[in-house]
Amino acid sequence: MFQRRRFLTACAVVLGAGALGAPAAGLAQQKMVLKATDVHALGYPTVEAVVRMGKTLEAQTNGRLSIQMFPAMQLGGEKEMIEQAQVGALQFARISVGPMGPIVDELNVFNLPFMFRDEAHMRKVIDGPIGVELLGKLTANPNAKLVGLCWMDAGTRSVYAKKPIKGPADLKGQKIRMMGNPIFVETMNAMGGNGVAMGFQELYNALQTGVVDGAENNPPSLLTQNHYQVTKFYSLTGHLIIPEILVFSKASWDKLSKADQDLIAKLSRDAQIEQRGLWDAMVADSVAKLKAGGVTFVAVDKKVFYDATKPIREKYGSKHAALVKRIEDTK
Ligand code: BDP
Repeated sequence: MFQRRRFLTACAVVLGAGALGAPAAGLAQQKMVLKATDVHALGYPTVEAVVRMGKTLEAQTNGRLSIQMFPAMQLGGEKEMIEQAQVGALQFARISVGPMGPIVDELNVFNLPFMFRDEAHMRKVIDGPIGVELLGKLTANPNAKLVGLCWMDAGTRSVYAKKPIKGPADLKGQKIRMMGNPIFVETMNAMGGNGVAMGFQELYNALQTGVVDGAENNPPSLLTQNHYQVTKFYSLTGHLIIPEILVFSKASWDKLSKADQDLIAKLSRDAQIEQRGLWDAMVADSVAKLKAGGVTFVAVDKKVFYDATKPIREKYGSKHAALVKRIEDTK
């Protein structure tokens, strides 16, 4: 690995802040190492899909373009990842749609509690015209400074804590970590708890020291982040089904040739499908490992949480009523 890095540094242009002074044409034949990052570790479906895409990219360009993955929050949490992509310090960032909502308001429709009936519904939407449209909205948004490449699966988010959460009364007084977006804090408050916005990178310590009492996520994250060692009850609230998104730095994108842009766009669409297979396998494996690791899965009547979060859907969804309706009508 060390040898390979040295080789790359010696004869490749590593796209990064200020690294690209020359116009695109001058670089057309030069090697470029595109930096990618993800909060998850190597082997996690989102990371693996991008790593595999890098191998295909390298093969299809005879080694001219490649991807160097910085996994496991090496470059910070998602907020930091977005900022680095915006300035071109890295190229690919795989992030949750959660923290993208404050940047591109339309994306918040995916962040509404109980927006999707189930994961199959969410997949239909991201695979269809709405998915294409929202990636386009992100790319066209001048404040975002990002290109939307594809979506990925992140399953369903449910609450985990040191005790079962069957209804709002069980959440009373519980500090529950949420992703950085006011919608989520308000959602948790509406569900009966105290939502606390916090970066993913701080969460393990916060759970261990009791700064928060619990959090919410999908089974693979609960497992791989080792949160289940602290919080042994996974209550199936299913309040959020939020896809992931793979974005590219607009500053770096504009320096690529059209042919390279098209290739990366195509391989990203392939990655969306590739990740899905990896994801389904990972969920099944994670649930089994969590159960074996002593986690109790608690059945929940979701209706009470659905009703409790109606004001959040109205507050954040009404300005995108037509889009919300189209999502609901997607069968
Ligand atoms: C995971 C997502 C990751 C988020 C994390 C979170 O894959 O992108 O950073 O949740 O809760 O499911 O912050």
